[in-house]
Amino acid sequence: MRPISLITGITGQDGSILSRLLLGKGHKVHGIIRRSSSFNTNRIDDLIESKIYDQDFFLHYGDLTDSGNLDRLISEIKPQYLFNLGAMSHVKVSFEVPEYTAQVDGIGVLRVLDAIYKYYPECRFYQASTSELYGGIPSEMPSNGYDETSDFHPRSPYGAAKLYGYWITKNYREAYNLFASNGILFNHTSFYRGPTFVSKKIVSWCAQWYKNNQIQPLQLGNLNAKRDFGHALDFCRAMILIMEHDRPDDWVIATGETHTIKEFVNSCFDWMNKKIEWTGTGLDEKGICDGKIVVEINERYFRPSEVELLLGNSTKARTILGWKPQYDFISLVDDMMSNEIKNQRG
Ligand code: NAP
Ligand code: G4F
Repeated sequence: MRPISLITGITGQDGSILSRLLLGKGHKVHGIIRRSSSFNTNRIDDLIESKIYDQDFFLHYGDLTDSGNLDRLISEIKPQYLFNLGAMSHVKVSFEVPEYTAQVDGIGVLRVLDAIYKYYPECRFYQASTSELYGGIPSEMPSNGYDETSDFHPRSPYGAAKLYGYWITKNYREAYNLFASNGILFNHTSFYRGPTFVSKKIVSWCAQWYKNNQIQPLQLGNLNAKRDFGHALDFCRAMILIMEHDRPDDWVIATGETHTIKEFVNSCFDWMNKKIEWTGTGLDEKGICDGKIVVEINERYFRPSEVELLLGNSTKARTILGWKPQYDFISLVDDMMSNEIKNQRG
C-alpha cells in the first residue's frame, strides 16, 4: 500500500516543494486549498495539469478555521502523514490581523489535532513551528544559537499564535500518545518564496534591475536584523525525516549561520558583479551603485517589535536524523538569483 499524505498549505512555498518530494517517494498526496476569487495554485499548476492529478495528487477545498471541514477530510482521507503547513505566515501582517492569525496559526492547529484524535489517531502529525517562537533578543540568545531547550519569547501575534500551536502539539503527544512532532524551522526561502518576504523581494528587485537599471530604488525596512537563512528544499527534506523517525519529538532545523538583511543585499549585488556602497544612518541610510541610489529605507516595513537576531543550533537533528543542509548562504543566493533571472527572461 502506498503511503497517503495530507498537506495543509499545499499552495504555499513549502507545501509545493514538499508535495514533489513526497510524490517522488511514492506517496499519494492530498492537499487542502482555500477558495479564492482569483487563482492561488500557481506553484502547483504543473501538478494539476499533469496526468497524476486525481490519481496520485488530489486537492480539496478547506480552511484551518473550519473544523467541520477538517473533520470530514481527515475521516475520509485517513492520511498516514499530515503536514500542517497552512498559516497566515507573514510576521508584519500578523500585527494587522492578530485575531485572525490566532484563529489560523493557533486554534487551527488544535482543530487538526482534534480531528486526528477523533477520526484517525494512527496519523502522524507535523506542525510547522518556527524560530519566531524565540524572539531573537540578542541578550537572550544562547551563544551557540537557539536549540530545543531554549526559552521562548514571541515578539509578534504570529509568534504568539505559533507558540500555542507548538504547545498543543506537544500536549496531544503527551496526553493522547499521538505521533505529533514540531519542526522548529528557521527562515527558509527559495525561488518559490512569497514576494513580500524580504529575501524574495530583494532577489526579484535585483533581477529586474539587472535587466533595466532605470527602475525605482528598492525600499526596505530594518537592514540590521539577522536571520539564519536556509534553502526551502533542504528544510522540506527535514520535515520528511522528522515524520519518518521512530518517535515523535521537537526538532530545530537551521543552517547555523546568520546574516543581516544588508548582507543579503550585498550578496545579490556581488552575484551581479556590482559594488554597492552604504551611506547615512537610520531612515537616511541608502545603498548606492554606479552613482545612483538603489536602496532606500521606508519605515512602513518596520515592525512594532522586531526579532533582531536568529541563529539556530540544529545539532540534535543533524546527529539523530542525519539531516544536513546542502545549500549555504552563497549557494542559496546563487540559486535564487539565477532562477529569478532565468524566469524573468523567460
Ligand atoms: P506560505 O508560502 O505563506 O504558505 C502558507 C500556506 O498556508 C498557503 O498555502 C496558504 O494558502 C495557506 N493558508 C493560509 N491561511 C490558511 C487558512 N486559513 N486555512 C488553510 N490554509 C491557509 O508559507 P511557507 O513559507 O510555505 O511556510 C509553511 C509553514 O511553515 C507556515 O505555517 C509557516 O508559518 C511555517 N514556517 C515557515 C518558515 C519559512 O521561513 N518559510 C519558517 C518557519 C515556519 P493561500 O496560498 O491560499 O494563501
Ligand atoms: O522576510 P521576513 O518577512 O521574514 P521573517 O519575519 O523572518 O519571517 C519568516 O521566517 C519565519 C521563521 O524565522 C517564519 F516563521 C515566518 O512565517 C516567515 O516565513 O523578514 C525578515 C527580516 C525581518 O527582520 C524584517 O524586519 O527582514 C526585515 N525586513 C527588512 N526590510 C523586511 C523588509 N521584511 C520584509 N518582509 N520586507 C521588507 O521590506
